[in-house]
Amino acid sequence: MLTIDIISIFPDYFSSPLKHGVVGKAIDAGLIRIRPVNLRDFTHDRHNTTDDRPYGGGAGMVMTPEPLARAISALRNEDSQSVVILLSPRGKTLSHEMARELSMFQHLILVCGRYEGVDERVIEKMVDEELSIGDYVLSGGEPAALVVVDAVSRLVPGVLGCDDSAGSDSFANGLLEHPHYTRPRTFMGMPVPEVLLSGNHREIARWRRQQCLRLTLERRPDLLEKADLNQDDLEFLQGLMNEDG
Ligand code: 9D3
Repeated sequence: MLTIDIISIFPDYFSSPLKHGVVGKAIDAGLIRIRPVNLRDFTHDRHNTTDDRPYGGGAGMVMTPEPLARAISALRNEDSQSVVILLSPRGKTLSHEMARELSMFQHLILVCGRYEGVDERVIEKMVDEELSIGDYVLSGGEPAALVVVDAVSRLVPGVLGCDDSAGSDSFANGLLEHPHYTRPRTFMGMPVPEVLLSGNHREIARWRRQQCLRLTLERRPDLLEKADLNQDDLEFLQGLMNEDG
């Protein structure tokens, strides 16, 4: 079973998101365990201090190392491998591949920073990996921790049903998803593509594959470099590029 501990000064931040959807079901089914941990429980002073002024001066505050070090030490598990991850704007950007790797550990400890940053010494001694979720500024690590929990949880065996398995996800095959349609057959004057009503499963699969390729070429051509493409795929893409090229 995968346990994810989340160290934060706002442990209540996580209560509602963890109740819903795939993650909520995985918790209820006992497939994963998520434990928000209050950093202030590991302070020893009257004011439960978790930050202090930066040595060398400057704006903002820095997260104090001692409570963080005590929290990590208390949570670290001797027998199962614990991976300590600091959510941080300077970390490696989270990818599906990284989420897959993280889903294979038994114990993740996610550390949410606040303020300008965390004292470098606790990172050096106790953090295994720094992770960012992208190039934009958040006000703390908490929303990023939720993103990691969500992306990792759904890759734990048994969390998704066979029908909706992680293997058929976009990014699993390296391409964007094809468009989806449901009833009604005509919406605002727009019919559903004829091929989807044909019942010809081979033709439908071919059309969907081509839509994946078309969308990926238009929106995320960078993904095509790493995607697993066959001869038909390459010819279809050639055709698209000759159309407007
Ligand atoms: C002014 C310099 N900033 C560094 C880029 C300071 C700073 C900004 C934001 C320090 C901490 C934060 C809080 N962000 C996170 O803790 C964070 C984050 C993010 O801001 N973007 C993307 N991924 C992440 S993971 C953690």
